[in-house]
Amino acid sequence: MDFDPELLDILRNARHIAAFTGAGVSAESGIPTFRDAQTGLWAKYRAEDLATPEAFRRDPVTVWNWYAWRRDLMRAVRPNPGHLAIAAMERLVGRVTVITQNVDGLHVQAGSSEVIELHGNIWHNRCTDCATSVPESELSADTPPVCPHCKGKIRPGVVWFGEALPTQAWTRAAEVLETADVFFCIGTSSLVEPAASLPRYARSCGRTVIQINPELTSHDEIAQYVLRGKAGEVLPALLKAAWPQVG
Ligand code: BJW
Ligand code: ZN
Repeated sequence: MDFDPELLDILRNARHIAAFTGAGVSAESGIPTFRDAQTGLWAKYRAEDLATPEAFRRDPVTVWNWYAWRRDLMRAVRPNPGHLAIAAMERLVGRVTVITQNVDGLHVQAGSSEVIELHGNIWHNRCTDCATSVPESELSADTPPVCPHCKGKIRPGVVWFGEALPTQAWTRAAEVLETADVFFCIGTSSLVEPAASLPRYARSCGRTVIQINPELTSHDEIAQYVLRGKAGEVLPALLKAAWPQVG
């Protein structure tokens, strides 16, 4: 893989890198992305029809079972070379902040130390009525589980359509954009707001924006560098090209 020598210089000189990631980064671990066809039993559902508070109110059993199915899938997967390359960049650059839309926890598993989860975490649970957090090991056997305090329905700790992003995560992401030298945009269709606005904001703050995706997205026109390919292939090759003396 050939890279622009200017891009390699920019990476070598960077002191703080932001990596904004989406479902494409976890695709090579075996987690289906949202807007590719889902497989098996769930092929007839779209994320937009299940990941909403209205869907949970209308049909909590189906929504909970969808998340239970995804948790089973995610339990079995491991970080891939894309996650690992992002984590490895910390040792080369000094500071890498991951701003992820993913709820699977794979960036933390890969060893990234600074991870902002914009859309929550699928392993967290909280009561829809009293907001108490309940560890997975203490969930009741009901579908969906019920709150040990108020008997309300337990939901996954993720951000559904129509819900605000966690304030602290959003504020931290905005702060990172003010200080990072480089902003990677990796494996996201850039369709879901407000997260999809971050690359444009990063560019307007004067950051170098680098897009990695096998497909064209609306962020191609914002990015100064577009690297067409899979995250798990492009990122390790990019690291090797920028820091040939390492690994
Ligand atoms: C690879 C690859 C490989 C493949 N390597 N790449 C206009 C403006 C503002 C808001 C809106 C608006 N219009 C509508 C809205 C509202 C809505 C929205 O954006 N809807 C759009 C569908 C139009 N947004 C919201 O509702 C948000 N909240 C909000 O706006 O609140 C307002 C508010 C304020 C104050 C009070 C109250 C309310 C919330 C959005 C929450 C999104 N949640 C989900 C589900 C999370 C839980 C779960 O997992 O179930 O988050 S939806 C789903 O989409 C998930 C993802 O994080 C998110 C983004 O998807 P992503 O990561 O981009 O995945 P894909 O599948 O779309 O793309 C994969 C990409 O990877 C593709 O490009 C592939 O090519 C690529 N790829 N293999 C690299 N190997
Ligand atoms: Zn409760």
